[in-house]
Amino acid sequence: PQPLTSCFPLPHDVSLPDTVSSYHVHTLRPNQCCSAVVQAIEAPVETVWSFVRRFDNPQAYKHFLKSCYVTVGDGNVGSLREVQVVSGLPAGSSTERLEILDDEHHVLSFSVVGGDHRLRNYRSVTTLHACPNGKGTVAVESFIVDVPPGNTREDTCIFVDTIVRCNLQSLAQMSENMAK
Ligand code: A9S
Repeated sequence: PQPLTSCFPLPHDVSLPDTVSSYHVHTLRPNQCCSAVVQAIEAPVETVWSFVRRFDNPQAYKHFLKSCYVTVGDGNVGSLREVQVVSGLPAGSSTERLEILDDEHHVLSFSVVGGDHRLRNYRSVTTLHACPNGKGTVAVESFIVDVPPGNTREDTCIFVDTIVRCNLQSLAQMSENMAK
């Protein structure tokens, strides 16, 4: 039996409905770690979702990626994409599979199934939540990944948290510009 670990409670004391939290509960194997990043965005949820849902165009807001080609499927669950990474990172490309695309509940999940980088068995889930005033959105992105040989759990989490935080900050900026 595998030990069960969840990423909750989320950082910053964010409290979310159970239906939301359940997307961010992961089952961890002993060599894995997980974490989550929360980002407030001053734009309507549909505006933010219009960026997040584009499995074929992650480089629109993920600045560590320079290109993306969908190699299998048409952007539905099971589609595969090949992303090329900008220079200067310890990676070249990544092969990723779309796991969840839920336009109604604003949930996207993908997993890493190959590539030349060190993030084996990476999987993330991004959920968007409309603020009660209708003008704002809270984005939550959690991930699970193998701790690479020779690295610590802490360093792995810090590395990935940093990338995810950058991505969500960029997502916020683009969405807010569009909402203006
Ligand atoms: O793309 C994402 O949503 C999140 C992450 C953590 C992506 C990481 C990455 O693409 C690099 C930025 C290239 C870093 C992969 C798969 C491996 C890395 O080492």
